[in-house]
Amino acid sequence: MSEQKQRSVDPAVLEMVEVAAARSVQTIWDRLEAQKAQCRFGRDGLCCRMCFMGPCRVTEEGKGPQQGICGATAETIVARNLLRHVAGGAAAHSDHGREIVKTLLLAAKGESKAYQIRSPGRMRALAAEFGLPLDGRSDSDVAAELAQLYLAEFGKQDGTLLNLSRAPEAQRNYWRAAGVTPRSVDREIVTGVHMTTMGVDNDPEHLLLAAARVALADGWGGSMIATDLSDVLFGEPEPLRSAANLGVLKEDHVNILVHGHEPTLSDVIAAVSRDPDIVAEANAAGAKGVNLAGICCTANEILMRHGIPIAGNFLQQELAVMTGAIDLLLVDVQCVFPALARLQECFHTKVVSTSPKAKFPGAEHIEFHEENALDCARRIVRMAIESFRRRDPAMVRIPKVHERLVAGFTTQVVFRILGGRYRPSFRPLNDGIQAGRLRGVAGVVGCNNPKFTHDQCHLAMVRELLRNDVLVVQTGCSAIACGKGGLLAPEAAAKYAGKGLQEICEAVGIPPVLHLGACVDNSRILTACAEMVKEGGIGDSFDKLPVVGAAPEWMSEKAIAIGMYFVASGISVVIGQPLPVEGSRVVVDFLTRKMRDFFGATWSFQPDPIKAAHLMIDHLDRKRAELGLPPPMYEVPYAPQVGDESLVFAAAAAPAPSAAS
Ligand code: SF4
Ligand code: MSK
Repeated sequence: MSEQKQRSVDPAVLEMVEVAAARSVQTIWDRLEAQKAQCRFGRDGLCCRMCFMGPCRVTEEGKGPQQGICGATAETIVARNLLRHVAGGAAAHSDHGREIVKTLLLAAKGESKAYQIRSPGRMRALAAEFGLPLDGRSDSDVAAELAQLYLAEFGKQDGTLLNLSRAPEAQRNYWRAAGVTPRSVDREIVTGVHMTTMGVDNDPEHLLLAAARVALADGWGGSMIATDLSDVLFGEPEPLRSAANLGVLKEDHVNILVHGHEPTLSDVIAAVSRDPDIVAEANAAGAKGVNLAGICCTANEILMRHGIPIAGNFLQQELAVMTGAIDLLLVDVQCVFPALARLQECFHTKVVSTSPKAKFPGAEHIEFHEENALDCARRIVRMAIESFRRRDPAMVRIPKVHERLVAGFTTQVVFRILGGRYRPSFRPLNDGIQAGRLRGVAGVVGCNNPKFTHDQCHLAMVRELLRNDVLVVQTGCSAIACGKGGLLAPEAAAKYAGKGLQEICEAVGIPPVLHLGACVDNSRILTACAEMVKEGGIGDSFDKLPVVGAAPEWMSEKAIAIGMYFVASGISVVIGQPLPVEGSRVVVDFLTRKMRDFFGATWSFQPDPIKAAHLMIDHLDRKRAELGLPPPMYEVPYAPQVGDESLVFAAAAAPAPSAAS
């Protein structure tokens, strides 16, 4: 990657980066520059800080010490570090899941006015799945028992995770044989961290299999629980229209930006901001109303359930504040820059932290507890109205850039849409794949990372997949990137998809890229794969399916956990920058080759999004051939050279999205 590379392919971002420079306000790209050159030992996983005889730095090549002070080798250190990263990512998703279970319990007991069971049908279906009696019982009674059952999934000492029963038998056999069947969420995370402490586990393969086990406890445990119970509590998403990019901010409204991951408070803020009394207060302050918008995964959660627009993805959080139009920025947990609170010195924006787990020096902390959700939400919205009074109109600069999108696809929605109202089923999807109209399915997910031109890899990769008749499903900041890039609109099929994918999209009325939600909702990809296997005809376990995953601009430990549970579930994954493992040939070999022997899938590292897309397409074609399926039905007319710059930069050259309405 060139030092002088463009910062983003998003015109709204490029405009705001100039504004930041003109106002002498630091951005993440400036701070990245200040960190150059980044530590090679850290990048390659070769720095050990597991005890305080160290820190130790080792190499495999004999250009420095080949052992830490205790005698740990590069392969032990690299594997241990990776296991810790997976445990960090799994802990974040799973703690989120735990909060949702506790909120369900509160709602079931009637102990908070803010929460109800909005999808009793889904709740009862889950209860039935796990064998709870339903006859003659009230929703709250069943929900309370279901919540207790899920709470036990975090801390139980014996047995295995309940959700594993959703996986095909062949998948469970892989896990059994590898000794990685997860027992409970917290147990795997704690045991994984224990194994990494000084003088415990030194066997790299054993450590990496433990990483797989911890990750499976995230994907099939914490994340899947978060997804299922968010649908129960906040309502099952349905396809709906909305918009994304900084142009969704409104100059004449009080703008509240929600950011982070947990939907519990923002869901209530969404309701309160429409309350007529609150709107009247906003009017009295000179605003036309209260405009709520989001960043990152909190945004994805309230987008897919309320149609609340998205202001941007991970790298846009501070740029949103720099528009001078954000009156209050509400943060919960994960992916929030510590730098945000310091922006209050330059802009009128009030930064409010809310989670008992996350305080930010300089931000006002209003601790949120589910029991007082309504009062807390009203107080925060009123603070935003007060802040609006202090807004300096001369500082307001909102890029006139946004794009329309459709979001809100879940496994259940896809089931219904594909099969029709009277015969909900994944059959048409499997038929499309079997006939070769669809080449396969790709999950393109994950973050932004300032080491890459913002959004470029997501857009280039997804367009290349669409052109090759690959249906794309998305979550997280990648979904936001593609929303801003116009790929989540139904018209995108005619513009970007190959002939076969176009036919499917037209017949069913879906965009070629399906927005499945937030980072925890990657678990929807697991349940969708389970349905594809159940439907039959394309393999009896995930590793046989023409399905593949990618995270082209990842940056978070959570992305490592997600990638690891995909691979351990049989779905091969291609990521942009390599995992921090290149300091050990043994570890790289295990992840990129040997994992196939255990799980039928591997990791690949490829920073060029077009090359990565072709790795994925080749993988899908290989799976098709192994299944004895015909080659793809339609020729792809133009095959760009791998790494073709004109295609990589297509987003920058494209006309700016339409102005905000
Ligand atoms: Fe160094 Fe070993 Fe301590 Fe790691 S555990 S810091 S390699 S002495
Ligand atoms: S928010 S984890 S930057 S996807 Fe889920 Fe985006 Fe990555 Fe955070």
